[in-house]
Amino acid sequence: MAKSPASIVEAFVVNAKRAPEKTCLLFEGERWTYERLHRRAETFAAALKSWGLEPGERVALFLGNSPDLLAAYLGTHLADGVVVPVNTQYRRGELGHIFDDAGVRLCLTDCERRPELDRVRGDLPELKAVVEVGEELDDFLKGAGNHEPRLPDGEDLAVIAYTSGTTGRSKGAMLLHRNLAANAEAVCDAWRWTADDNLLLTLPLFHTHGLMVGAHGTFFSGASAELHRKFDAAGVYDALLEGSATMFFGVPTMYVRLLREARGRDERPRSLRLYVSGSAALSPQAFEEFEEVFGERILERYGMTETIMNTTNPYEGERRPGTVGRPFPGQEARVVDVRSREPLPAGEVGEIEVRGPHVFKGYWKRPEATEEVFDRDGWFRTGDLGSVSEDGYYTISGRAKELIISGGYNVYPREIEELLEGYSGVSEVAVVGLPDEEYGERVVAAIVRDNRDLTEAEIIDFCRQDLAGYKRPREVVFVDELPRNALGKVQKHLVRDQLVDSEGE
Ligand code: MCA
Ligand code: AMP
Repeated sequence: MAKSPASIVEAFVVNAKRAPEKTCLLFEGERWTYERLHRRAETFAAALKSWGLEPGERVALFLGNSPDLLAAYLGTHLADGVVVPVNTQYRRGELGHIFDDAGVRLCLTDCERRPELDRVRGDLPELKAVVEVGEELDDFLKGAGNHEPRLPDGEDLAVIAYTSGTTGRSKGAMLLHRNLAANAEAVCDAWRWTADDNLLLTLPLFHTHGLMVGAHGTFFSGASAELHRKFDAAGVYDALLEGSATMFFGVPTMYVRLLREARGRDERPRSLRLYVSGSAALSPQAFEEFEEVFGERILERYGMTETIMNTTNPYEGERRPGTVGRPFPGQEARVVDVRSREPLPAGEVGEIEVRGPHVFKGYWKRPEATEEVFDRDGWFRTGDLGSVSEDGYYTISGRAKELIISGGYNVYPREIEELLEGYSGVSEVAVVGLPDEEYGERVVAAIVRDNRDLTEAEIIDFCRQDLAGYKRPREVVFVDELPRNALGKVQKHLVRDQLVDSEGE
């Protein structure tokens, strides 16, 4: 058997040499063959080297979905650089923190995002260049000298992916090339992903789901992807009717919207080889309704930024709604008692832990935080609560970490609470997630104010300045006090219950 590639870019280059004329990406009617994307990636790598990027230095990608983003991603790896993907919804505060923490040297952006980056640029002395796609990128590429691209070593750092934490600012998860390659291999194996596949890819490329499952799997298997700038239910429905996709990956909100779209349409899409859902819990109702309307059983899987993909329902065999299946090939999972850290028998709820070649190296510049998430013998603590059935299917039933997932995006309440605590007129604040039909959960802030004139609109507007849109509270409820326990800690579950009750009234 051939040796497994040590990196995604190595798998990509092998496939590009094997089938240069094959379509790699279809984007807005334009075809990008493997050879074309390879050439663009090599030019980007040479331009980075000529510009002066040193091995291990960080390049941020802060732009919308496009072939240029993927060429820069592969090119940074060919230049021994480390990629920092950045959520395109991030505002000044979030950008400042990530760019500063990662010590980003060069950023590729687009005209839509640049103004937000310009708001913090003056505070980022390490950021030496910002290149905008279009003319600026063309000029940058013209500067490419003669540099031999080098395939990275599996042990080299490939990506720093920022993920929020329960306390403090977001942390950079360090993923090595071998983590990414091992994960892609496991996913391709489990889902029977081959060069004959064509993925309809509308997920954002700055997060694990779109980049490390969608794009990596495509490059690894030598397949094609029809890349969209963003998800839009009508456009995806049309593509499913007319296109040649064999697979679609989405977050549950996308499936809820596709079901809504189907209600207004007479025609049903032809059958695909595979629909996958992840990043948040897919409700059994959505699973069943999708099967009724589209005639397909969605395959649900479970992942995390730190570990990419952890468990999956089977490709062949029973896809059990409400569960996230079993560990991917070559990986392990278990459920442990939260206090004793001892493994629990089937059916009992504890913290899910995972172990294997997909697990990240640790948090960038945060050895204590890294130490906290690793249990004995290399088991990674996911912070998710769940159980495993007698026949090995995992169910996620809650979270040991405080986290709201809205439309597949993670929101850590502490970040919003800290921002609001600093706002004049706010005396106390608790941010919680309430159930939401479309987004799964929505962000709501309960506030005790010491200024009666403070309004909901003012608070929401304030958040708009510094936070990505999906983190901004959808509602603000003013309360007289927050429920606290004997130690004075706010009891979030009681806040949530009160808000749910008052909604029902
Ligand atoms: C956008 N908005 C949202 C969300 N997305 N609000 C709450 N929750 C959201 N998820 C807000 C915007 O800020 C904006 O507000 C307004 O909605 C419209 O923006 P638009 O861009 O049109 O958004 P949309 O079409 O509503 O977006 C919904 C979406 C998107 C397509 C479902 O949220 C999305 O692409 N989600 C996928 C996230 C993802 O890839 N997660 C994977 C993470 P305003 O106008 O007021 O500013 S990786 C992960 O979790 C692990 C590893 C895993 O297992 O995969
Ligand atoms: P992130 O930090 O963005 O990587 O998000 C990872 C978190 O998303 C996990 O720890 C889970 O809480 C959640 N998640 C991912 N996939 C699923 C799923 N299929 N069902 C429920 N939660 C999920």
